[in-house]
Amino acid sequence: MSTKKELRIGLIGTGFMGRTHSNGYNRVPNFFPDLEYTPVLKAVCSRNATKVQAFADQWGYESIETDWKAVIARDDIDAIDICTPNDSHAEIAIAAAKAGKMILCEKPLARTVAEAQQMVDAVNEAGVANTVWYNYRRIPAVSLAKQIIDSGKLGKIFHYRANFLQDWTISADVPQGGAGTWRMDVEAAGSGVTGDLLAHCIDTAMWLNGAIKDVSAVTETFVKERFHQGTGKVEPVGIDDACIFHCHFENGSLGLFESTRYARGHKALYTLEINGEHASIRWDLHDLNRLEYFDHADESIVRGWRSIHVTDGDQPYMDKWWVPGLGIGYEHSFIHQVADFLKSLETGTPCSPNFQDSLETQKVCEAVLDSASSRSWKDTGVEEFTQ
Ligand code: SOE
Repeated sequence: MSTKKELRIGLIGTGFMGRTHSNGYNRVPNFFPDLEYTPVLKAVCSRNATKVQAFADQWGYESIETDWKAVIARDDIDAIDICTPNDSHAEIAIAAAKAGKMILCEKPLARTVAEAQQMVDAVNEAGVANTVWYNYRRIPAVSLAKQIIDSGKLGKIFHYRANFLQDWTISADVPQGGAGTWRMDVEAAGSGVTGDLLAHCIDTAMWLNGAIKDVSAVTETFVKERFHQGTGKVEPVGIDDACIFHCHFENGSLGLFESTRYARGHKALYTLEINGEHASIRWDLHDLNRLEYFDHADESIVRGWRSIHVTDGDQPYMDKWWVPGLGIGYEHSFIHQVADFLKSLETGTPCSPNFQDSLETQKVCEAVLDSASSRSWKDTGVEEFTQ
């Protein structure tokens, strides 16, 4: 008989993210055995009963629902995990908070700052634990970058550079709307690459390098009309296919960000580089166990970029996995987020990024889109970002 406290999960949405989160819940007890809490997969919800039952069987959920309101109404569920398209995040989260449920919400928090603000107000009023799945922070090499920066090794930061490149929407035959392609539909997604991909880059950037003060952006929609799976007609495309922006950080450094779904050959290339007075860091999602580090203090004859294989037990999260030298993958970032959320329940401290932190990211995204449409610099309104 387990002496663990249970965190009873109700998962809403069974797409790609539903799978990454479910895998996280299932793997945590094996690899983080010291946590006080353990996840229990109580219910999963999606509109199609046959499909949701198959998902429940595959991932080990005890029961199914076909209406998200029924999940929120259940007394045997403590936490709602929102994995639906962005247009339903606010409605579900606000209802869940009112019902006193904890909330784990997929990124981006919402489509707009206005929606995100309402969600923040709802969780604050209810006093419920909350987090947003900006998972890349929890890749050990990225967490190590945070440790190195916070230790002061880089000195004054001058530059922050990030890219998130994909190529899956180049064909004009890719539809908008509906399962799988809702990210192409501005109503469902809120925006294109800005909310979907740059939001990741912005979250990591502000976590590593502090608040982004103002932005100047350009966006492009390369394919102007696409078949809409919801209306059955060819409709104008409202999302940004590509976005480039530069910015000032609060600490005086300059930022340069690029994201596109039209970079032929790149499937999910997230890279970041930070240049400081004494040292620089760079990281690449395609080689996620490595952190590259250049330290000007090294003796000149051996000075150069080091490639740190982040697999040692004294590096972030790695004491939980195999033995030094053996790498882990993308899915582990979600397992780490589940573990950190459970730990936060033990300690009573928020699991960052929480809704408030992700509202700040939303403000930057909105300023980026406003800047591009008005062809002018925009203040983000982000005062500080520490979590
Ligand atoms: C889009 O293709 C996507 O799946 C994003 O929605 C995820 O957040 C990103 O991590 C990978 O790409």
